[in-house]
Amino acid sequence: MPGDFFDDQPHDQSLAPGAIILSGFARPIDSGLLTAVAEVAEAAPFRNMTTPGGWRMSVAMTNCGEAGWVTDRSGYRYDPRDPETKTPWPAMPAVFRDLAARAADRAGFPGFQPDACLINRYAPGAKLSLHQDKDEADFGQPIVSVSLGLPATFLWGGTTRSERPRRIRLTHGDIAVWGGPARLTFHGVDTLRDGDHPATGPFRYNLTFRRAR
Ligand code: MD3
Ligand code: FE
Repeated sequence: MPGDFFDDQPHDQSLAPGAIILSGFARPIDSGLLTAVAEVAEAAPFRNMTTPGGWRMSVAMTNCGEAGWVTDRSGYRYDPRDPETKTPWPAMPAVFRDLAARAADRAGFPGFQPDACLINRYAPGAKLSLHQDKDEADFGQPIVSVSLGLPATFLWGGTTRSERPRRIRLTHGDIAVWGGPARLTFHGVDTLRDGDHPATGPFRYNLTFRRAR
């Protein structure tokens, strides 16, 4: 049936060896996830960090878990404390931990136990330039990313910055998992377009689960 190719049911989409998108995987628990985001942000507010080169990031960030990813003039690192409040990051909510482990398992990475969750908040106009995630101790560990709210165009590059990236639409509830041979792929997010999402209003949130240490 031709219609079968045009449905909106959840499905798994392989991007490359080690990289997979689980469409809609987080949707059944979206409101629980967004409540947990709000709780984390109450203790550790979203902020626009500064890159080592002195640029203010357009994406607002916070963290939960034993370690949080931070950047300032001195560089990028994982820090057990929030530099703004000088207190430990909020604990990782069980609903986060369980979802990340289930998604990693489904993608072929059983036993994933993240110790860090970076929460990115995009308003229209925000973007994330092409980069590799390489501040973690063990590249044998995968990364799990959960998209919530407004849709975004994800940029999937190659193993060098100069490779022209593929453009992939990520929508509310989609989860991407990448590890193994895809772990150090260059990637980014194109400028977010205006919109109003029923669950998140004018924002896109992305939760990135990592094993930092
Ligand atoms: C990489 N976040 O925080 S993760 C980051 O949507 C970051 O906020 C982005 O990159 C965000 O470091 C993107 C999404 C993602 C999805 C699939 C991938 C990254 C990927 C597949 C391969 C490599
Ligand atoms: Fe990244």
